[in-house]
Amino acid sequence: MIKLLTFLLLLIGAIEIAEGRIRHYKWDVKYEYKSPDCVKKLAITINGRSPGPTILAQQGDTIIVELTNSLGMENLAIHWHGIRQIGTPWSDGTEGVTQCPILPGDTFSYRFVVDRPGTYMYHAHYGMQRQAGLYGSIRVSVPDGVSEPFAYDYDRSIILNDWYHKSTYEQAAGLSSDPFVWVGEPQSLLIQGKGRFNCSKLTTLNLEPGVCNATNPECSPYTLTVVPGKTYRLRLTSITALSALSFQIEGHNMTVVEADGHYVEPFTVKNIFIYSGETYSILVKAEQDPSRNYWMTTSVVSRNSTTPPGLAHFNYYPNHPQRSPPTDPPAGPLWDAVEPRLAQSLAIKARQGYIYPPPATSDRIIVFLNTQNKIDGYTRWSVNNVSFTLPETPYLIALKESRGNAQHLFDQKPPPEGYNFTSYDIYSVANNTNATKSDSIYRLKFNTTVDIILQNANTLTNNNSETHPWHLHGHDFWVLGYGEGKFDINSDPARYNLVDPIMKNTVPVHRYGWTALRFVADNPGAWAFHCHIESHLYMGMGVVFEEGIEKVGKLPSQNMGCGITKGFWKP
Ligand SMILES: *[C@@H]1O[C@H](CO)[C@@H](O)[C@H](O)[C@H]1NC(C)=O
Ligand SMILES: *[C@@H]1O[C@H](CO)[C@@H](O)[C@H](O)[C@H]1NC(C)=O
Ligand SMILES: *[C@@H]1O[C@H](CO)[C@@H](O)[C@H](O)[C@H]1NC(C)=O
Ligand SMILES: *[C@@H]1O[C@H](CO)[C@@H](O)[C@H](O)[C@H]1NC(C)=O
Ligand SMILES: *[C@@H]1O[C@H](CO)[C@@H](O)[C@H](O)[C@H]1NC(C)=O
Ligand SMILES: *[C@@H]1O[C@H](CO)[C@@H](O)[C@H](O)[C@H]1NC(C)=O
Ligand SMILES: *[C@@H]1O[C@H](CO)[C@@H](O)[C@H](O)[C@H]1NC(C)=O
Ligand SMILES: *[C@@H]1O[C@H](CO)[C@@H](O)[C@H](O)[C@H]1NC(C)=O
Ligand SMILES: *[C@@H]1O[C@H](CO)[C@@H](O)[C@H](O)[C@H]1NC(C)=O
Ligand SMILES: *[C@@H]1O[C@H](CO)[C@@H](O)[C@H](O)[C@H]1NC(C)=O
Ligand SMILES: [Cu+2]
Repeated sequence: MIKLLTFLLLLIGAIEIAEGRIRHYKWDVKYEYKSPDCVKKLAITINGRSPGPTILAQQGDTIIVELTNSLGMENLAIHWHGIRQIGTPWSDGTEGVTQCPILPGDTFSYRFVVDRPGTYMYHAHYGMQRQAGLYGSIRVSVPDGVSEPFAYDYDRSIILNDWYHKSTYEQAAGLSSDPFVWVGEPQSLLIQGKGRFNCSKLTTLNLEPGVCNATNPECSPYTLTVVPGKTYRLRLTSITALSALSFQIEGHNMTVVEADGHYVEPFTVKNIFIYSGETYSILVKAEQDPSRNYWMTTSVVSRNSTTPPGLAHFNYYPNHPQRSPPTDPPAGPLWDAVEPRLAQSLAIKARQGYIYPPPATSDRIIVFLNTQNKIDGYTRWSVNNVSFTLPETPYLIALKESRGNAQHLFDQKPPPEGYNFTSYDIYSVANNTNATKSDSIYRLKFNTTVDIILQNANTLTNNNSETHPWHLHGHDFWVLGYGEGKFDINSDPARYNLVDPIMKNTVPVHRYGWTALRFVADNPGAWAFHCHIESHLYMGMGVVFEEGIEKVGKLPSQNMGCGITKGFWKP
């Protein structure tokens, strides 16, 4: 009997392997001079490219990325954003949470299954390395014989990014200084890795000649060539370090059909708002006057930014791809208009026929108040008065191995689950010097349903509240609702959308507002949940969840080598 079962299990395994292909990549990561916005800067490249190669796969495929760290003097880790890593929590690629860093000279092998179709991304998850250029797209197609619920002729990936001229080290040093030095607004916005800085703005600096070269082909505008009459699926991804963006195509409406790997009940807009860590698929029909080209633009919203819009060409075949449109680039939406952004958030619902209803109730409610605090004179972000720091031993390893100096993760006081929202004034500068730095962890009972309410508030600047895109590793969550002002636990849950909420992995928390999420803690592992703004995470805006750690299989030895596992394993 047991033999028969084993045989059947083996057979099932064999069928799965036969169905899903293995896609094997070998990536070499190093620093190289690049000029994505015409200004020469050291960028992190994968096999010479930034953005890195697009991973093209089909649902059920196994991805293997053999990653060699050739950065010379810097550690490395890559996160597969939106891939839930069911059964492979050690491949999530979050340094300090799921693995030790990959040391210079080492090779690490990520192996995971892309179990759902959709649009995802990958990016560095070590320090602030992501914004040095280490990012790319993941596109997972539906299985053979399955069709998408919408039609299109061509499929294209477009990554939006913001770009700083200062190195991540200068930025990180400023953020951890007293007095605090903010990173400021980015110099450029990049569309599919290309932007354009105005070189004459650099002349006051004593720079070597050629450092800003407007004729460098690396910074010629990104061009999307379209055939008149055809429909394009554009898979938009935002990987920005700081900026919330609007994206628009001059003279063309766009229909939103996918968000973070889930089908959206279609709606049509003139511009789409996209926050760091989000993906959207939009359908665009090339049905305007084909005798000319049009602008694709992206501009900053939510911050009073000095960053000029990013520009690209929407090129009607057979016009010359580099022919500039005859018009001025259209202006984006007003940066400080919150209403249209909230309206878009509320418009995103699961598509009819693809609705996975959430559990009707939850087992636990955790309210996360996001505040900016001073801790010992340093400016930090906190969640319920706790500013996140990474432990010496990555959580997954410490919890799984549960020994040595990792014991404190089990012993310490659980982090706070809420705040007194009746007495907290979200519209005033918080006068809270009592925040602490901690690596404390939220331990979730396996397979329970958890509600998270993210509450936004005023920063340390008068009359200022910022948009925070929160990203959850290892899960998708249902987006139950958004609200302006202070969340009211007595009345707001009655307004939750339990009928057709979209599932996502990244969601904005709007200025002075709240966002409510629900997820099932059914993926054994340790998972980061954090603001996707690079400097905010660096300043402590995140938490870690543990669930079902006892169900996690044997950790690969390549994940170890730091903290309590120092010297455990060396390649
Ligand atoms: C570039 O900057 C210079 C100096 O500030 C300005 O005069 C010029 O109009 C700018 N060019 C463009 C294309 O914005
Ligand atoms: C600018 O780039 C062009 C094209 O690559 C090159 O021909 C030219 O020499 C460069 N100018 C400078 C000052 O480096
Ligand atoms: C875009 O949509 C708006 C509102 O539905 C409509 O008024 C407009 O004509 C559309 N524009 C194009 C170019 O299709
Ligand atoms: C936005 O910034 C500009 C200068 O960059 C300033 O003139 C303007 O007053 C600012 N607006 C607000 C609402 O702060
Ligand atoms: C945060 O600290 C402030 C000031 O000490 C205190 O009033 C508040 O209750 C604390 N909040 C939480 C969630 O612990
Ligand atoms: C919350 O604050 C209100 C107003 O300050 C106070 O009346 C109430 O007792 C507090 N609740 C808790 C649980 O501390
Ligand atoms: C903040 O709290 C400190 C200590 O309680 C107090 O001395 C200071 O006046 C407060 N500042 C404001 C602006 O309320
Ligand atoms: C700060 O927090 C500690 C521990 O929670 C508490 O004992 C202390 O009274 C708090 N101080 C203030 C000023 O709220
Ligand atoms: C999780 O909970 C659901 C609903 O309570 C149950 O049907 C399922 O069997 C549970 N799964 C596991 C792995 O415990
Ligand atoms: C607060 O800031 C907003 C823009 O973010 C501005 O419109 C408003 O006038 C400001 N209010 C005050 C009182 O300064
Ligand atoms: Cu943030």
